[in-house]
Amino acid sequence: MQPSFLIRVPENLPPSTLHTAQAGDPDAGPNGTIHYSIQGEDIDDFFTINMTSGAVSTKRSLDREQRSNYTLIIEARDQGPFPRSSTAQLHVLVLDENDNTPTFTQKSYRTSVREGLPAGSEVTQLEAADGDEGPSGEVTFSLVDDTFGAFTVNARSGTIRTARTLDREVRTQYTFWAVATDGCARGPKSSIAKITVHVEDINDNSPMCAQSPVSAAVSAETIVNHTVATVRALDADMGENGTVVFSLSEPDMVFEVGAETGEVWLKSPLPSGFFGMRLLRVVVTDRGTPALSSTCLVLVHLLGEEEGLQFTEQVYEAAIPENSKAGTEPQ
Ligand SMILES: [Ca+2]
Ligand SMILES: [Ca+2]
Ligand SMILES: [Ca+2]
Ligand SMILES: [Ca+2]
Repeated sequence: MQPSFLIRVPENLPPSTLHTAQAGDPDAGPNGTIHYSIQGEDIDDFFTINMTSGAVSTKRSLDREQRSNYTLIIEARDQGPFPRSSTAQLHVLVLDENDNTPTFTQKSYRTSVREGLPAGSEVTQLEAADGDEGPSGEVTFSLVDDTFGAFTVNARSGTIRTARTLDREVRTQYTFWAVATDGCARGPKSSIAKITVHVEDINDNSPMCAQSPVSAAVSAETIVNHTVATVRALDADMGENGTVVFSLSEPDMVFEVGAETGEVWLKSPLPSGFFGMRLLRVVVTDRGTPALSSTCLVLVHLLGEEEGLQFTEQVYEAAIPENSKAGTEPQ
């Protein structure tokens, strides 16, 4: 027998004859009758030989990704009373087919990225494996579905980056699909994975006055603690970044503002002689770090006594006995 053969077999081939061993023995009768057999490491599941014809066949299709080569020892032995034998090696090389689809290491990717970062900031890293050989196992990445121009992927490395600065106040979440494709020239295979990017808030919005100025009116009859106006402000940010507190830009003798409510109320009676207008500056500050603020104006019309009408005394004193009936004149 020829001592060594190399044969190439495509993977996934249905069971078939690969090779026929041929040994010659010029003897007559049993002394010249040859029986063939094969040996080799872990080959029994895959290969068989016809004892008389020497035909080597596969029992099942081969998988290159499981094992890419086999060495079969073929023995030819005559059937004489003192048998003589010889062996040959059959090397089986399994040829690759593009029978593996690139597989993402994660079915879906969920990640978050801060708003306001410059374009090109890293978002996540895709990974996919393909067991095939050469280009059939080389994976490239792309994005499908509308990413709203917000993301790009490096085809080779699989790194997803922002394509522009993201604004959470415009969009809080993006969902799109990534594709992994192998490089087989004919019949490339692909798979997809869902990408969800959550946009994290930063404190990039100042509180905005709903109305400025807010008009209010106060007269001498306005009682203490009465709310004369309410300042409202909006902050588009989230959580603490969008939570506002109110304060007066400088302490006031007469007015106070509720830190949480924005209600402007009278904290002490309007002194006589207050006329015209008062402009209050209410500072609205969010709880972000660092905090942002705006100033909302409250224009208070002070409806004191009519101009020209003056009290004759600075202080009037009067005494009324307790338990007096209503309508009793002071004494
Ligand atoms: Ca492949
Ligand atoms: Ca393959
Ligand atoms: Ca804010
Ligand atoms: Ca924000």
